[in-house]
Amino acid sequence: MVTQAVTQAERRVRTRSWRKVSEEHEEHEELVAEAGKILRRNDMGGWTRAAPELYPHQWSWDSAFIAIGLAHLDTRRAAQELRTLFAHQWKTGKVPHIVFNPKAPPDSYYPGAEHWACAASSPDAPPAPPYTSCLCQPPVHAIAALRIWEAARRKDEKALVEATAFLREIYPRLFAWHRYLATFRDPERSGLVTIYHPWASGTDNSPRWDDALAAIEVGEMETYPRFDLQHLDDPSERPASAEYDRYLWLVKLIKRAGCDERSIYRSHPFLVKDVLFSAVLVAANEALLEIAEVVEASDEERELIDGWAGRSRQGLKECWDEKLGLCLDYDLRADKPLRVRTVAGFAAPLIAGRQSPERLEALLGELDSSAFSGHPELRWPLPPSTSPKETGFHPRSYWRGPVWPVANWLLWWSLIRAGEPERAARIRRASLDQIAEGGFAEYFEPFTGEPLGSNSQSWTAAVVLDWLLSDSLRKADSRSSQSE
Ligand code: 2M8
Repeated sequence: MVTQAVTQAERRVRTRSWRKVSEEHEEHEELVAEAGKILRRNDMGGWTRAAPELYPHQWSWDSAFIAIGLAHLDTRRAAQELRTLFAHQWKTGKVPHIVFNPKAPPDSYYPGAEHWACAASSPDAPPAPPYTSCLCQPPVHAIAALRIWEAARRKDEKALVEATAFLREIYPRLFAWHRYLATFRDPERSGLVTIYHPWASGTDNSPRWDDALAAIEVGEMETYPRFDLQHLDDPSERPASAEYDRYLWLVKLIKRAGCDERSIYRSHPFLVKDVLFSAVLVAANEALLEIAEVVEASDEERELIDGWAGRSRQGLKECWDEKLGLCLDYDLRADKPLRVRTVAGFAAPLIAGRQSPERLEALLGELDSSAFSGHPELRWPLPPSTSPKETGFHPRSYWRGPVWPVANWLLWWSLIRAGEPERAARIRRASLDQIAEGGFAEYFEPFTGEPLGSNSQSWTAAVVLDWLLSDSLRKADSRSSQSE
């Protein structure tokens, strides 16, 4: 396997140097065209389904990434993506993790609208239908809103005026969303966001949650359908039934608590401080501060946002594990850190930014090590979602090992912000090669590069657009190829 991987790596290098610049350009044009086509096909009129069959609804953080990609094609449509999502914001400020598509084919996704319909009876829920779940996902939205405005500023005066009006409209909603996360989801004021379901992390079956889930005793439950498995050939690409039992049991408990945040916090068996979620919130609060400036928000609000960001930076620092050189999630019920090496461990501090030179070096060392991107058998030098050195690693199973383009986008973006443009350019280039070879998959097998999960995944298309159409990136890329 090692010999084969080295050969593949050599072949890649040779292919690259043989390939003429014009050919690369053509390949990029094709990728841009294909990504645009995918987003158009998944466009449901003002919002985009996460994938054509497996995910026929609007997902919260998917929509934010989609808006980042769409901003390069049509800033007005990109703004609409976020506007549609935020139209279903809860009174507490929560942005639901799914807004259910009333026109989705029956039996296409479980648990669907009917399962979550009860959430609509919560006094905090928005008017329904459409129904929403009562979970939430990492808050990429302010980053997306700012990106839309920046894209409009590069375009023309008319687009800028429109995007500024959009920021004025969305700012109070973003502010309420971040305030919800800083209060309801962090009653300890630790700076770290608590999740009460693995779905809220966005990295659902990651071994990050194994210990916390293992402690849960699943009670009496009705049988349930696995519609997700109909859409794939190989069931091992999706979470296992033991994981699904726990997901649905947790949903049952959340529904039993009437989706009430305080009751959930009091009694729920799965309560975890999520470092990746919290780090995205730091970056999102930084974006929100910039938005606050554009819309001339009050000093009081700006101070609050700044304070939330500072508190989360501090909270994340305290999750650092010197031995692993990573940041660790914290299980509030067991009162202990969750010691697993996943991409979240180094992505979180990088996304949160402002690391000391020593810590940055440790993080980059871990990223480059054989535990992640430096593993000798990888098809592409990209970090598997879980380190192959972990016992919970599985190369085909969803967030337990496959490589995710969307996670690589977050890393790339954070590396640029951390002053590491060459490393960022390498991640971008390998990711584009991976997608050019395997298509717009949801995730990829790390050793073979086989595309897995859904195809035509919207956020994969969106990050490709951003990688290929972002000016700043092209510059970083050319700097690094000059130094090669
Ligand atoms: C995946 O999660 C959903 C549940 O929310 C699922 O597996 O059914 C995750 O990858 C999540 O991060 C993503 O937002 C969603 C849609 O792409 O799919």
